[in-house]
Amino acid sequence: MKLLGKVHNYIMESISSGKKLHFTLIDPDKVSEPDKLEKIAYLMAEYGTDAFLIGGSLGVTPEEAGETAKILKKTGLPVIIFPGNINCLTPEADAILFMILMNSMEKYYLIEAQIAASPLIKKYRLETLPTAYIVVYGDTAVAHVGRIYPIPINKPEIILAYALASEMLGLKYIYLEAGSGSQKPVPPAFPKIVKENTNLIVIVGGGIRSPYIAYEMLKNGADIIVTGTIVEEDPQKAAKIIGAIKSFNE
Ligand code: 1GP
Repeated sequence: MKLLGKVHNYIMESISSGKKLHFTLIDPDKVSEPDKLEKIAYLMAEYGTDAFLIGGSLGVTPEEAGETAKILKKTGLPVIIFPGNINCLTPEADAILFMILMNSMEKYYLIEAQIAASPLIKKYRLETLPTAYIVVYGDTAVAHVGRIYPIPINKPEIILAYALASEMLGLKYIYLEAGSGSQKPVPPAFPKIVKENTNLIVIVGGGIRSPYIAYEMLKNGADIIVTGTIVEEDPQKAAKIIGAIKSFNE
C-alpha cells in the first residue's frame, strides 16, 4: 500500500521550504480533445504549475480519466485524481486525493464511496493523500451532487472545528472549496484560522480568477491554490495567477 509516498513527499518538500504551490484542475468532461489538452498541459507546465488534478462532478468516464492522465503525465508533473465519484479512478494517475466530504449530509460521501473505492485504489497502486474536503457554498455543482450543508461565511470557528476534527482523524490535507466556477472564492478568514491552529496542508480552490485573490489566499495561510475554470477560459490569466504564486515564493 502506498499511503503517503512520492507525491506527498514532493508536496512536503516544497511547502517545508516555504514555497506555495499551484495545481491545475482538468475536468475530462470539459477538455476532452487530446491535442487541446496536451497544449494546455504543456503551457501550464511551462508557466510553472506544480501538479495536475483530474476531476469533475458530472460525466467523467474511467476511460476519459485514464486518457487525460496519460496526456498530463507527458509533462513530467504529478497527476492526482480529484474524484467527483468512483468513476474518476484510473491506474494511469500517480495519486488520489482520498477525500471525506466533511460537510455532506449523505453517508455515501462520508464513508461509502471510500469503501467502494479502496479495493480499486489498492489494485491500481495509487498513492493516497488523505484529505478533508469542505464545500463552503450551497449553489455549485459539487454542492448539489455532494448534498452539502453550507458553512456560514462569517463563522470561521465552524471551519476550524471541521479542521480540528480532520486533524484528529489523522487526515493530512484540507481542501477549502468554493466550488468550480463559483462567483466568489472562500473567505480568506477560513484558510487563516486553519493554518493558525493546525498542521494540515491547506488547499484552496474555486472561483480564483485573479492574481490578487490567489495572493490574498496565500497571505492568509493557503499552501496550494487550485484553478480550473480560468485555465480553460483564459490560459494567459492563469499564467498571471501562477506568476503571483511563484512571486510569493521569492
Ligand atoms: C474546483 O477548486 C476547483 O474543484 C477549481 O475551481 O474551476 O473555479 O477554478 P475553479
